[in-house]
Amino acid sequence: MTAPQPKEALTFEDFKIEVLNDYKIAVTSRECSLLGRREVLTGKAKFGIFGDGKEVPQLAMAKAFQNGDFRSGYYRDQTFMMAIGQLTIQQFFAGLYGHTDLNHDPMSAGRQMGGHFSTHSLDENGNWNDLTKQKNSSSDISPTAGQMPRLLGLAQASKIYRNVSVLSKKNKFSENGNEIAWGTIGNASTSEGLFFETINAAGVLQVPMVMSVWDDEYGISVHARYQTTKENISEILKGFQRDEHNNGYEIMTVLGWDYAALVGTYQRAAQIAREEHVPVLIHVRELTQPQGHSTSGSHERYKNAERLAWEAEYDCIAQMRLWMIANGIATAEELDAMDTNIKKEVLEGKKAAWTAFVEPIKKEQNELVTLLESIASTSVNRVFIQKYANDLKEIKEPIRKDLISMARKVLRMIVGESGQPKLAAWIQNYLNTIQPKFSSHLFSESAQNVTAVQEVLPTYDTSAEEVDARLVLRDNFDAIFSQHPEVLIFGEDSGNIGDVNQGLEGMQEKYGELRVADAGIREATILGQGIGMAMRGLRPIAEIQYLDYLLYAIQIMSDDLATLQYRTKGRQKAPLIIRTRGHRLEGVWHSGSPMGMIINAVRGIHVLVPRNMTKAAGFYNTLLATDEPALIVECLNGYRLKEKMPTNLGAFRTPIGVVETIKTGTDITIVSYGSTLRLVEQAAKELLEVGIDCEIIDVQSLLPFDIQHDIKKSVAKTNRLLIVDEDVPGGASAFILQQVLDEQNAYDYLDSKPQTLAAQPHRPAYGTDGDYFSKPSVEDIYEKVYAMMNEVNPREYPGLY
Ligand SMILES: Cc1ncc(C[n+]2csc(CCOP(=O)(O)OP(=O)(O)O)c2C)c(N)n1
Ligand SMILES: [Mg+2]
Repeated sequence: MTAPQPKEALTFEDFKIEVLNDYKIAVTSRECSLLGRREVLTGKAKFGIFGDGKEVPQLAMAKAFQNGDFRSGYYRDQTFMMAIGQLTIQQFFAGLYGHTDLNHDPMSAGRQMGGHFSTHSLDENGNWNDLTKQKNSSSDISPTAGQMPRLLGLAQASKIYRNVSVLSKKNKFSENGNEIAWGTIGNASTSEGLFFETINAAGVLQVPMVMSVWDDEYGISVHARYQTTKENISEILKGFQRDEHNNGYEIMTVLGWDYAALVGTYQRAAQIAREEHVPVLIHVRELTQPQGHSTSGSHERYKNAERLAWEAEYDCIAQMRLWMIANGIATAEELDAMDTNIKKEVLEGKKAAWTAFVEPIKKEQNELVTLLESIASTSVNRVFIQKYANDLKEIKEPIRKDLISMARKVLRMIVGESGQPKLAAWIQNYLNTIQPKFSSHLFSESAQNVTAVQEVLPTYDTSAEEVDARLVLRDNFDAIFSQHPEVLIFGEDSGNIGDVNQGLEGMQEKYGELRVADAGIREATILGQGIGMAMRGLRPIAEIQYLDYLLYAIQIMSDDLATLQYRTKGRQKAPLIIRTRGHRLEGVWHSGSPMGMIINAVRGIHVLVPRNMTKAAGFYNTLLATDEPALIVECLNGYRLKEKMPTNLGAFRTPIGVVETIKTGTDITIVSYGSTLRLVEQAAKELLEVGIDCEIIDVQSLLPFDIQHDIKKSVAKTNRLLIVDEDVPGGASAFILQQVLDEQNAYDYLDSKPQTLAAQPHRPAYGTDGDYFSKPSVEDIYEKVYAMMNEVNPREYPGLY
């Protein structure tokens, strides 16, 4: 083995210091893993998954990682996080215990299990930090390969910043696109489709991405022979290698215990990616798992003695140590002495983390014990309550559940006594203080959250003509692109032809191929591109061609985008706009309206269902004034309907979370949204002919839902409620009913059973008849309302059947 090439100015002494420092980080990290496992086995922490066996390559990666760069990785990367100075011993243990204070667990404030790393892109008010001045790690998620789609976007942002001239000035996110996005993944997780989809897309896009595969031959207990063709990911990806005729990847292979080779490999990889914007794959082989996969199993069950012996010998830290001794960097005795000191340091850090974790809870415990004792003294149930207080006092290492659960049980025993108001106040105050530690930041809590934006109505010339509605969208996009250089859109057929419904007609010609782009057929990574770019200050609009195909991206929306603010307690955001088109059109795969499925999967993302293109355009304008992610579903059958062209393009704003009453009436409130509304309007006209006067409310925004409780106000007037949509029965209509009854308490005003009218439970059949017999029709709506009125007044509205 040869030593890594010291830079010219580096003396052997300097070099030695650097290597010794690396060794210290590796051993510190290892010691954390070992002690971490013990903390779980003794019950102080619930679960542990650690970075042991993967330390040395991460040192090499950290050396090549610069300010402004981003990592998108997984749970093995604790050594890397320590090496870039973003994870201390104490923070490591705080994460393991689930400390709910960001100052102690900056990764997620206890929301994620340990091993899920992140850095802070935002300050405490939700505003961007200067990301070019810090080393960045996008927040990890547990689903294997779930880090891949976002990685693509993080890398692509550099390409955009370098090549879109209005953006190439230095800003908070980029310096001429010099930043690399670094991916890490386990060998077994490369079996996932998301891995292959991302690898292909990054090769096509030629983005600065360095992808490391930590290969330990296993995925939990399952060996590589069940995971990877030829058991070798770099071997099978060889076709991606660039050559003199074709763009592609630079593919490198290196052994994970060879410190010197690793350092050299990572320096080379970084240079290629950073300077040439060519993606690099580094296959890091021969890694180990000294403690097995996680704390919930032992690898002795599935590795044979020979493998275990090999893992002991080729443990990367053991090999690094041998290399250091052989190259005169340190003696065995010196390294032993270092090891001893490190062990002590880790132990101290662990203790400090535990004390910091339990002390505040102990204070709360004392407070409650004192309160319970005083309540006991005046209660008829004093014996029981005193016993509860004593039991509580006995708990040496309390958790918050112990406290609040007991307080709530005692409350039941003192109803009507003098202690009741005091304890009730304590409980309410406790919940108000503690609940946000677990539930805040599902949405943005910054000044730019969606509810802060006021409605701006579209304005019209008196002579305004009606045009094809797609033109309203197109001209509004034009205004958006010219006003916001950081906005870009991409999707299947979005570029050259300006999307399948021509809502982007001519935009690529005007704004260039980078800002208005065609993408491959790969919904999950289209979403990921959007997430990654939004995390680096751009305002991407990711277009999914049809709502039916959003299912390919729903996993990444649900697991990554929807949880981002929440899982970082507001320290990362991705204000991505997802554009799609849906509701009724034609057949099984182009008429989907699975809104119930979507809204239940993506809490954390706003879901907007505009009834026409002016409303849709207004939503795009609104969202660009906010810092939150949202999905906009345009009406697939609405592009050729006529709408008036507004004069304030790019400026009018549709409010989010606000319903619109599109017809007033006195007999019944019909709540609907999207394409179905036009049928509801028609049915209402026909119902008026027999004297039934419907009030029609357009929900517009499923998430957030009717913040001002306008539906209740309507029901208070009409005393009847029908919810109509074209989702399956029990889909979004059930959600709306739950909101109106549970959240708004509208049942107080109902004189008839509240009802829903949805589509058939099967997918819609083809053709106009398929639509008629699959989705609610004008007659279905008419008859449903009529039947409700018949029940109220059979003389006035005699039965139809
Ligand atoms: C989508 C998904 N499926 C299954 C799991 C459970 N799981 C967690 S880690 C893992 C094995 C991963 O192995 P590998 O990618 O080789 O990483 P290593 O742990 O070996 O570093 C599995 C199956 C998961 N987290 N996500
Ligand atoms: Mg593995």
